[in-house]
Amino acid sequence: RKRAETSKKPTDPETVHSDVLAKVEFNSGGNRGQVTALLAYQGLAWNLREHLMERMIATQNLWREKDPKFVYYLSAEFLMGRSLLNTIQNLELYEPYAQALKMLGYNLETLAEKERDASLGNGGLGRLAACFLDAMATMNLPGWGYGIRYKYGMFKQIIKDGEQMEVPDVWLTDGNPWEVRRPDVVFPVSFGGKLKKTVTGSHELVEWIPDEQVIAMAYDVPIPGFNTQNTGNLRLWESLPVNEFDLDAFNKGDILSAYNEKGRAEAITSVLYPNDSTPEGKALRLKQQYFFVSASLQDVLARFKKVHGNQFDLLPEKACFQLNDTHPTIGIAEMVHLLVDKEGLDWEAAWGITTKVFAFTNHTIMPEALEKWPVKVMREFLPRHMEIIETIDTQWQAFLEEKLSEMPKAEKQAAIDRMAIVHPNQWNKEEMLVNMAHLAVVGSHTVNGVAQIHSDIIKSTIFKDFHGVFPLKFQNKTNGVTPRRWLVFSNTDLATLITEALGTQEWMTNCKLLEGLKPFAEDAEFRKKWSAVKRKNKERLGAKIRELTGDDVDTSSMFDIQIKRIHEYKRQFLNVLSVIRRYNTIKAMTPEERKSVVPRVCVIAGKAASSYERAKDIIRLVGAVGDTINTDPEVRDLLRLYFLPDYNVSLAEVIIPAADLSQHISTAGTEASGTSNMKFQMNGSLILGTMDGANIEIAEEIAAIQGPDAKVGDGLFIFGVDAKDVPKLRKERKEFKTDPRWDEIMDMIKKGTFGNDKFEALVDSVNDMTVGNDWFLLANDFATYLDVQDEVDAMWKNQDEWVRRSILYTASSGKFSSDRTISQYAEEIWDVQPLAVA
Ligand code: 26V
Repeated sequence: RKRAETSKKPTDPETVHSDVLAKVEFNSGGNRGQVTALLAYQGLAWNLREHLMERMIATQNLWREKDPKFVYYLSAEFLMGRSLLNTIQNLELYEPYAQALKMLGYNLETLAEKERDASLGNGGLGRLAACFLDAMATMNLPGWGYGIRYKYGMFKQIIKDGEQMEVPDVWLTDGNPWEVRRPDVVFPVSFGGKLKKTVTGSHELVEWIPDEQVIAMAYDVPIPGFNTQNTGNLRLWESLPVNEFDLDAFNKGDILSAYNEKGRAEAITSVLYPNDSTPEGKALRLKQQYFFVSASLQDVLARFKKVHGNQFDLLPEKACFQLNDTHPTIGIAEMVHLLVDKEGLDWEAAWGITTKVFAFTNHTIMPEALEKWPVKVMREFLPRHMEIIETIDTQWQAFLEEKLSEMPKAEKQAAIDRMAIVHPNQWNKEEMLVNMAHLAVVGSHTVNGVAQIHSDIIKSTIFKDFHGVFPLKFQNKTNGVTPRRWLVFSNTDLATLITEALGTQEWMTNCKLLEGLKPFAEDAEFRKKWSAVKRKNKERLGAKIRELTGDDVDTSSMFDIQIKRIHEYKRQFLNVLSVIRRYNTIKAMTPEERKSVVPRVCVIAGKAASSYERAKDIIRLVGAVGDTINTDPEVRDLLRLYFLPDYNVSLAEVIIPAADLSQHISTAGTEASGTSNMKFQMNGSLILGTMDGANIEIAEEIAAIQGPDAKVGDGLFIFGVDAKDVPKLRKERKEFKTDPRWDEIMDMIKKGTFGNDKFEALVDSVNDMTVGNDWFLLANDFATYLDVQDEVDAMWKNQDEWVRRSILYTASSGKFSSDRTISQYAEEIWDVQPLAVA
């Protein structure tokens, strides 16, 4: 591709080579005679950062000049992964940089491995935020991300004796060339203390006198767009002590408490919280949330005031804040606090502005993930905000009294109680809780789910009453993923083949053009090329498996993949049960019969929350079953099972392009959307899944491309109960007659067939109705899951048809580009328009 030449920085290989050497010397203190891979990576990154800054400044200058409406994506998580190749390719510098590196004796791909992932997120929600930033920059939309610069990101997973161990993610030790520290951008953030009230006439003035203060310092991470000069910004906040340390205590010889303030302040942004439900450390999490949201809102208001002074009624024309789940919801109270207490607006004006600038996305209906903060904790750390929330709640309930005045009294009161923002803990009526999702719905102009089924479910479950009151507030925005990272850069051979076939690379920013691949599915020559690319990607994953496990795998086997956080609702356990079944079947066969078995390499990867015992059991079971199968000489040529450690963005980039089959088998109604399903579809991996989350829309797109006669589900391997039947089936699970093959496998596990463990708690969680209830209905879906697995084998034997489908998957994946998602947010929620640097 030809690069738009507006940069002042030269990009010819010779200049890049000498500049990288200069960076090695002057930035990293290295020796230009001994450039190690790490130094070369750093020199390169420092060089690229200058390109990024140049473009970011040009973009920000234009935006400052034109003053368009901005979207601010508030998120506690941004799972960015690595930046080197993404930057080089977005800046269209691949060729000269690859050459420059050759002069240094390195290859770009090898150097790229030196970069540590920025793992500032748990999973789907954090990676979605990263894909959204990519799409916003690529589509020239004025917008920034705002989040937290965690010193330690998602823990590193180590498997020791089959068991998950968590090791801190020290990702910043070698420095981070992709961020720019901004000591000039700092805001105070306060906690605790008391309220002082002065009444003058009818007006009550509230002053918050906090007893703790920290400083939020900005770090800017430039976000390059693809095929555009525009470069967005992800602003991450670090917390610092107001005084580096307490000189007074130090002078008195009390050295330890002199460092106290520093330690307490820095603790706020020290570590990303894993998705677990332990109450421990909850207060710090609330402090984290308030910390980054307060700094972000202060920052936005400061910029707004520079241009518009105190004309705050203009704010809704200039700014929109998207709340990525409830984590930043305290921002609603903070906006009221800033407008009323700091800017002197009256309540009605402040509340009117607030509800016009916030929009809320829900990402899960798992009850344990819906945030509810004890009033006691909230009052201790944020007394003014607690009071603001109580006022919002009072007015909200008064509004409901009016709105529901036609209802019989008792019914009305029950509805109001169900919609209250502050309500008693259902398990302990003494304790009052702030329901953050309710606050988010009341304080936002729009609420959206992340796939059609999920958006429908929230309207009839967790937000049913709210939907009755505000039917128009609720929208759907089906998730999407960036085709740049997940196809163009991580599967370059496939991207090249697609471009060759379509005769243009325009599909990279207009994914609907992938539909043009449809006729190629019928072209035997093309199918051959398509399979060759897949095979090469499988070789690359094979090498990774060897590196991680020491084993060689046959890359002509079917690669069957399930990668995602380990959770009971995602049902990795069900996957293992079918692998055990396959093992039993092969063991029972004669050597002659075994010749007809389709060889499979099954891969499972993902992290378990550190306190989630059942999830950790599943990891141990995968390891133990894998050990048995992979060392069994009768079976190992036909079946393998591997648990790959430390699943992260970079590992996903190797795994996804190599998948023949991928599994998305959550109990219907539990997975809000899923986003890896979209990545697998783009990369031509066939999907085995339930009718859940975005699987449904993926199935619709795959049906549509096959023509008017195809039904939803054709071309995929779909199984399992219907979402609408789940509540009833849960009630009847006690009476459910389990399949004999299920009973046999459960007996095997309980007997200790796999490793020296009987996995009692795990087995009980799906069998003993007094313990676990099989809440996710593994037993109900077991038989149809095995049936559909047989269909997979049968289809694999017809490689022509398999590859044909693979091509149709990619061809129909255009809808799931994050560009589509973001343009819907921009038009239907944010009302922001593109503004491109010429
Ligand atoms: C889950 C859990 C599970 C139990 C313990 C506490 C806890 C806390 C948080 C979460 C998940 C947070 C929300 C989340 O990551 N949702 C995911 O969002 C993706 C992007 O929209 C979506 O594709 C996934 O289906 C959804 O699970």
